[in-house]
Amino acid sequence: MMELRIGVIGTGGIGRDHIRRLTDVITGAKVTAVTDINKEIADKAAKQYHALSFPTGEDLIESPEVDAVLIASWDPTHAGYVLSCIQAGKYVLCEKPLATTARDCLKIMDAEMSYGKRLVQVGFMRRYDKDYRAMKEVIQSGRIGEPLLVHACHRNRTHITSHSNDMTVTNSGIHEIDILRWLLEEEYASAQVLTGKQNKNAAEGLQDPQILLLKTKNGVQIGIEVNMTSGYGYDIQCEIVGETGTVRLPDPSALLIRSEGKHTHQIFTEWSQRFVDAYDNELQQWVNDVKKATLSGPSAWDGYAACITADALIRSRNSGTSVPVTLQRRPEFYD
Ligand code: NAD
Ligand code: ISE
Repeated sequence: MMELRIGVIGTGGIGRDHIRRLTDVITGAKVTAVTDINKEIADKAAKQYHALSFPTGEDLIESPEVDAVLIASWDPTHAGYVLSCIQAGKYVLCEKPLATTARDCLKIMDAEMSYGKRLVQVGFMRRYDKDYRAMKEVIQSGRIGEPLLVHACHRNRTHITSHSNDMTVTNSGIHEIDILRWLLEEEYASAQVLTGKQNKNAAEGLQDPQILLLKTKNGVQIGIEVNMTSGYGYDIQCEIVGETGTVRLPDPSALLIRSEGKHTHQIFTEWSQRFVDAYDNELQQWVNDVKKATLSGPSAWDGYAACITADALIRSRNSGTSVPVTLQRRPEFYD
């Protein structure tokens, strides 16, 4: 296969950015088809990138002009499109989350296992960030001893008007759930959400910030601040405390400026600025893998493990108590 022909579902913020990336940055792929429930923006993207514009996601998935599919539509639409891709026997990179409930993730795993081969990858792109990768190497080297505690922080400057309490977990916190599970290489045992004084700049009724508490099966205690209304910028922090040392995610490199009696450096304001290299690496690796017919990125099992944890966190916020995270037995298919 010379160039992998990709169809993109959802031509909003990240969909358009991925189309640009696949066209200008990634080698070995081209975007041949797009679709969006907003026909106007789909047609605009199709015109700009010389792609076909399809009336529905299902039409795009079935098209002979499409070898593989990238899903970048709203979270609740993911599961249905992933199932259609499996039915059509096409590789699919689904933006996170894989689904909004663990039940839908199970349906996806069942369909993929019945198909008999991995077709699904989830867009947990932080696993492709060089600094998180370096943190993992430090943990695995034993230099900080066994991990004991994690302090993490996911601050968005502001939130979209449709943001809900659950989305703080399923849309934003889900990145932390996945990356910490990947860094520590263990599953979670329990989950709890704490809420407190509300930021008056958040939408009415939005519990913001929320503190997500997770405990792994080996007892590592994790505290994650998910803040949708930091007001100052997009700020991702992560520190792992081990028995003999700590390792911390660095801030992105930025010029230090001394001027007008101040010493400053810039902080990003939007998520789209923070992990650019990780998105590039993720998509290049996915294209290479699909061409070799062997996926190596985050699987439907990883999507399921994240969703079941998110479900537990939401139950905890509703009940006010810590709740167990109970995963099904991991099928050998996902080893
Ligand atoms: P967005 O609202 O800017 O774009 C989503 C687009 O999907 C919209 O244009 C909307 O019209 C379209 N859409 C909705 N339902 C559809 C359907 N049934 N079929 C086709 N198109 C449909 O949102 P966004 O910020 O681009 O986010 C899109 C997805 O990407 C979300 O699932 C989000 O969680 C994920 N995302 C991931 C990252 C990351 O860091 N990995 C960052 C941002 C967004
Ligand atoms: C968005 O959908 C993303 O995935 C960003 O990475 C995340 O930081 C942001 O909070 C989400 O809304």
